[in-house]
Parts: sequence; structure tokens; C-alpha cells
Amino acid sequence: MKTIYNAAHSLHRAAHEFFRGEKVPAFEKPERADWVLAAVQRTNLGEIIAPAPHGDGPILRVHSKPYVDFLRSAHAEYLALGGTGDAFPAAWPIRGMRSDVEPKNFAARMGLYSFDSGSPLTAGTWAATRAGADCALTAVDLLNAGERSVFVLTRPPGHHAGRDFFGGYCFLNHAAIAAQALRDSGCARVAVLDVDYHHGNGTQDIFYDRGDVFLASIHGDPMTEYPFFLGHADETGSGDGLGANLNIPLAAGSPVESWFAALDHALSRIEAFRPDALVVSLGVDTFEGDPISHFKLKTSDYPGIGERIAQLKLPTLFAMEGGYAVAEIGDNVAGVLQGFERA
Ligand code: FKS
Ligand code: ZN
Repeated sequence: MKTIYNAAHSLHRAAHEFFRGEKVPAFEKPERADWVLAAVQRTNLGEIIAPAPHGDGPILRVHSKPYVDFLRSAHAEYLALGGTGDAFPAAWPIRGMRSDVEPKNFAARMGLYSFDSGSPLTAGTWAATRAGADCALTAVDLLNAGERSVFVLTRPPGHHAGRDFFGGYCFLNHAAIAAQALRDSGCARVAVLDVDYHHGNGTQDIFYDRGDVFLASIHGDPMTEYPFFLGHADETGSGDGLGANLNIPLAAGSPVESWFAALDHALSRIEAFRPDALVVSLGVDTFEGDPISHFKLKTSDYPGIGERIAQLKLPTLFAMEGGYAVAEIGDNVAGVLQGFERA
């Protein structure tokens, strides 16, 4: 399996995030991708290649133009206003307020285009996530050229980013950009399988009213787990998309057996949808040792995920999402990919 590696990932380097009211070192850090890259090399997964530039066009198929324009210039605007370091939002248009008017004020625009205060926007954020989109699009090109599977190794992650908002460490939704590009290059139906510990609310936001992209997400129950305000089982899609959204929330602390039962259910629903291609939002924060998540998978469980996904026999794009257990993230990701290859 080829890996498309985003060498520009390290341009996004947040100093801190807020955790229980304290400023702590950011969990989503450049070393994560370095460890995964090392594991890909160590296990001889396959060729590691650089992304080719694809321009704004495919990004604007899933994100709004005003949002993309904002992201591109936000940190420079922040610095011009006298801001220092990373930019954080602090005010949001909640129920009863207007989110259809873009204010001129910079802090107001930060709030309009985000949903949490946990996603620092840094000087290199746009360059890093933009290169991540190019990685996803290069991977789509490879699938279209006949590769069976491709791994997109990028950060910051993407699955919390919606059509016009960032949050949860995510800015551009690389998995959604890839799914849309697959649609635009001839796939009639595309499925997205999100196995990250956290609900893929951004991907759900982008495809919720569409019947041509099926989303299945297995995640910590939003009653207690981030992102809290989306990801319940009764969210099944709307309009043309009714029935094309499957959420499987599991209680924090759920045993591995429940997780794999959820995976089997998600895979059977994906199979019934009869997609032409599959995009996997690959987070490994389901690991028992993850510092911010509460499932119990062990390193030896990860190859089984890849093996099961391979049974769908679909062209498959794996896009890197979360996973914060420093020492094991590489082995866990490589385990999924090797399991897929072996099957
Ligand atoms: C700790 C509370 C939770 C946000 C967690 C974000 C999780 C991100 C992720 C992604 F894949 F996007 F990286 N903070 N301050 O793992 O879902
Ligand atoms: Zn996650």
C-alpha cells in the first residue's frame, strides 16, 4: 500500500490547548505523524510519496468559499491586529443569534467559523491542512489509476471540520474532500467509515442530506464524549440522505467485543449500500492507553480492523485522524494497514 505523506504537517504546531481549565501542551502534535511515518517505514508497508497540488477546486466542493477564504488569511489577520502566538475563538453565535451574517470583527469571525476553543489556529495551519487535502486528492488519483488501497498520512486531522467550521483540531475535512473527489471522478456511491473514538461530526454535517455518500461512525457516546452535540443513533440523514447516516455510539469504557460487533454492523450496512469506493477515517484513539479517550482496544486488535474492512473488497482510502498515545500510535495504524493488506 502506498502512503501519501504530508511533509508540511509540521507547519501546524500548536503550543497549547485548554484542558480542564488549564493550558496544557497540545495533544495533537507533529510527533504523531513522525511516529506513524516511522512505523510505515519499519513495516515496509510500501512506497512513500509526496502529494501533487490540486488547487482550491476540490476543496470548495465540500467547504464554503467564505470559510476557506477565512482559514487562508485568518492567522495573518490575527498577527496584523497585534495577536501573538496561536489564535483561539472566544465567542460563538449560539441559538437565537445570527450566523448568516459574517461580522467584520476578527474575533467574531473566529467564532462564526468554529465550534470549540480547543483548536488553536497557528501560522502554519492553512499550509499544513491544505497540503493534507492535496494528499487526499493524490490518493484518489492513485485509486482511480487502479491501486487497491492508499494511506493518507497527514495532520492536523479532518473529520470534525464541517462545511464552514473548524473544531476538534480539524480545519479541512480531508476524508470528505476525498469522498467528494471520488464521486466527481465517476463513483456513483461512496461510503465513509469513521473508526476514530470521536464522532465525525464534520463529515456528517457535509453529507447529511445526501444519498450518494453513506457515513458510518463508531464512537464514544456524545452524552459523555466529545464532540457532545452530534453523533446520536437517531441521526439517520435527512431528505435524499435519509438512511445514509449510521451512528453507533458506545458507552465510554465499552469492551473490545462491543466495538467489533459495532464494526461488523457498520460493514454490513456499508455493503448493503453497494458503494464503488470506501474512505476510512482512521483514528486509533480507540486504544486502551489513549490519554483522552475511553475504549479498550489493544495493539493486537488493530490488524483485525484492517482484515474486516478488506472483506468489502472496495478501493479503499485510509485518512489519518486521531490517536494520542505517543509510543503506540505508529504500531496501531500500521497494524490496521497490514491487516488490510494481508487479508
Ligand atoms: C480534551 C477534550 C477533548 C477535543 C478532542 C478532539 C479529538 C480529535 C480527533 C481527531 F481525529 F480529529 F483528531 N478535546 N481537551 O481525535 O477526533
Ligand atoms: Zn478522535
